[in-house]
Amino acid sequence: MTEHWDQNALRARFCHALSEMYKSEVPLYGDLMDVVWEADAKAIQFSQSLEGNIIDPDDILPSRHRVERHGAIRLGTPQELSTIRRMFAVMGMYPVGYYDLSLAGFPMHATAFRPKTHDALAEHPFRVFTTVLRMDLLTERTRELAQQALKRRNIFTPRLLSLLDLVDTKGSLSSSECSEFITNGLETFRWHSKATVSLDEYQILKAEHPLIADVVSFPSSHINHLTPRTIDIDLVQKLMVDRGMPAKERIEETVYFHDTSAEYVKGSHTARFGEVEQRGYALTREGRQLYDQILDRVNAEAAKNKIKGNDYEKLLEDRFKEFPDTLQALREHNLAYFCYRVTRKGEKLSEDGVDFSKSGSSSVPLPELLDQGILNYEPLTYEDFLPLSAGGIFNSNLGSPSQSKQLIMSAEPDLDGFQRSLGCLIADEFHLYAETEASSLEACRGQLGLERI
Ligand code: OOG
Ligand code: NI
Repeated sequence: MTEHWDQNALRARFCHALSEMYKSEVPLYGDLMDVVWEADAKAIQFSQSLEGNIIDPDDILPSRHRVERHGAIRLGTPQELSTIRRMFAVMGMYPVGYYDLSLAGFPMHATAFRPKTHDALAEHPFRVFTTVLRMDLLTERTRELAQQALKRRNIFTPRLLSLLDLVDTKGSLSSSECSEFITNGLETFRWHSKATVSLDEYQILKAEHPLIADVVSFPSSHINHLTPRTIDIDLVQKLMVDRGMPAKERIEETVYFHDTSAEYVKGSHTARFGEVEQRGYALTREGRQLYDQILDRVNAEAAKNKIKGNDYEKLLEDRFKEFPDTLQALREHNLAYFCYRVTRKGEKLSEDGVDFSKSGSSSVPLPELLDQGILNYEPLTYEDFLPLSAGGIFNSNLGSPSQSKQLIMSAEPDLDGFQRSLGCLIADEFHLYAETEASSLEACRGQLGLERI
C-alpha cells in the first residue's frame, strides 16, 4: 500500500524538528524565540489599542509568523547540491533566485529553496538559503585541500538516499517513510564537533577565506542559522537590550581536529550567529531598481563623508522619503506586487447582476473596479533574500577577508554552472510574484463574470 504524502505537512514537521534540534545545539536561539514572541504579542496589543486595528492577531498567531523560519546552509560540491535539491523537493521546496556572492568577495554562489505558490507559502513558508563553494575561485592549493576533504564526507545518510530513490521510482512515501525522512534529513544539518581535517589544514583553508573552512572542514552541512520572523524588529532589538541579552557577534564552538597520531586536538570555530527578520513587500523590478539606486546613493554619500551610526540611519530615512510608502502609490507606480480580491460590496453587486462598466461592456479597467470599491488589494510579502543583505551578513559574520578578495570580486556570475550542478533550472522570483498577482486578478475576473479586467 502506498499513499501520496502531504508536502506542506512534511515541510512544517521538518522545520519544527530542525528548530528543536537547533535549540538544543544553540540555547541562545531559544532565548531569542522568547523575545520574538514577546515583541509580537506587544506589537499586536499596541495595534489593537489604536483606531483601525492594523494587525489582526488571527492573521499572525498561531499561523505563519509563529512557525516561520529561514535557514542557511553552505555546501561544497555539485553532488551535494543536486542531492539537496532532491531532498527539498520532497518537502515542496524549489530553487528560486540566483545570488552571486562573488560581488561581495566570497567564492560562492547561492539559491533559496522555498515553496513557490501563494497557497503553499501560506501553509508553511520554510525557506533555506543554500550557498555552494565555487572551486574555480579558489587558489590551487586550497582547491586541492578542499576537494580532498569534501571527497571524504557524505552529508546524507544511506537511508535518506534510498528514500530519495524511492520517491523517484515509486512517486510516493508512506507515513512511516515520511517520519524516517525527517530523522534522517536532520542528520545532514546537525552540528558535529569533530572536524574532518587537521588543525593545519583548517588554518590554511581559513587563511584563504573563513567561509571555505566552514564549508569544508566538517562531516555535515550544519545549519548556520535559523531565523524567526517578527512583526516589529525594532521592538525585538529594544527588548534584547532591556533584558541585557548579549549582542554576540558570533557563536563560538569547540572543535576537535585530528592530528597525525590519530588523536584529536581541541580548537574552536566561529561561524554561526543569531538573526531575526522582519519582512516587507515584494517589489517589482522597477521597485527594486529604485530601492537599489537610493541605497547606492546613500552608501556613496556615507562613504565619502564618513557618516556612520545614528547619522547613517538619519541619512537613510531622509533619502528614502523619495520611495513611495503608501500602498496606493506603490501600486500606481508599479513598484510592488499585489493580490486582488472581490470586496463584499463587489460580491453583492455581482449577485444582483449590476453592470460594473455602466456601458454594457464586459471589460472594465482595474482602476475603475478599485475606485468603485468592487475590488481591493493587499501587498504580496517578499519571500526571498536580499543579495546585499546576504553579502553584508557574510561580512559582519566572519573576520577580514584575504588578498584573494579582489580577484573574486572581479569574477563573473555562473548561473549556468549552478544550474548544471543543481540538475534543474532556477525559478525567477519576479516571475513568481507576477504570476501570483495575475492569478488573483484572473480569479476576480471569473467571480465577477467579466470578460476582461
Ligand atoms: C547565508 C546568508 C544569507 C540572509 O538572511 O540574508 C541569509 C549564510 O550566512 O550562509 O541567511
Ligand atoms: Ni539569514
